[in-house]
Amino acid sequence: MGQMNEIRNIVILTGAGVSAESGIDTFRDAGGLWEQHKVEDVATPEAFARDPDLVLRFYDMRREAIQTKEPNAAHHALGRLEAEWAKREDCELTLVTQNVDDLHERGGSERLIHMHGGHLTAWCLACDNRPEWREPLLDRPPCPTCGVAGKLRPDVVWFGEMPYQMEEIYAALSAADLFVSIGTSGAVYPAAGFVQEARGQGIRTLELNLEPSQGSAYFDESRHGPATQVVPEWVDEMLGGL
Ligand code: BJW
Repeated sequence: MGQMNEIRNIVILTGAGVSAESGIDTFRDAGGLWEQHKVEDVATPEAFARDPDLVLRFYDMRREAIQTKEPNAAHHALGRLEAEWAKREDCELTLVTQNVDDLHERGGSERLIHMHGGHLTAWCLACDNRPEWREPLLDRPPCPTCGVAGKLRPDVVWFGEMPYQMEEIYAALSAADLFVSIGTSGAVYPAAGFVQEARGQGIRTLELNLEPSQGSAYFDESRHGPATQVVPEWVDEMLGGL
């Protein structure tokens, strides 16, 4: 990536590909999550209203699984980049993830937006609080905040719902000098549109993915390979071989 001295503000978008080598299934690759469940059966508010047990079981299974997984070299490299970048004058890095696991946090990232929510909080439809949550929801436990039972749902963003912190994301994008997309298929909006938003503002764009994503043609540069390889290499480059 040339002209690195001119880069001060970085926005990074990550998707399921960054956690794949930690053993967490992606959504749309062969053997991924949607192969076992139709999207409309598990990831819409309508599905939850129609068959809450199916949806709660799907998320209980995934919530339990992520707690046995560990961050990989890509998560750690992004945590390291954020820490080093923060030491530079007038430099900021914002990590926006579509992932609902907590591997970025455990890899050291702090300035982090979970635009599709997270497995480790629940959303109480009675009191609108989002308590920390690690247990199953299938048995309809009471909300630890208001005490009402049967009103907790997974705190994730389903199709047709508004992703979280969109204002902060667009504000960070408009201040960015570099937009980097890592491990996402570019199939789901509004995240899939960030690259065009960035390009429209004259921001440099870089894709790091196992293979060309649906939006690959919009990026100034694409590097293909497993995240645990291409992300640490790029981070080393950004930090000047540190
Ligand atoms: C590796 C790797 C390795 C593998 N190393 N790489 C028609 C046109 C346009 C839009 C719409 C439309 N009809 C409806 C819409 C809107 C809709 C949408 O986008 N639908 C599409 C299907 C077209 N979007 C919405 O409804 C969103 N809300 C919305 O738009 O509100 C209005 C609004 C408008 C404007 C501004 C703001 C708001 C909500 C979307 C919610 C998505 N929710 C999910 C589920 C979350 C909970 C859960 O986890 O179950 O989010 S769906 C699922 O997809 C999940 C993911 O975050 C998301 C993206 O998937 P991701 O991360 O890209 O994974 P994959 O599997 O697709 O790709 C993995 C990639 O990694 C691949 O490329 C691999 O090659 C790569 N890879 N191994 C590096 N080792």
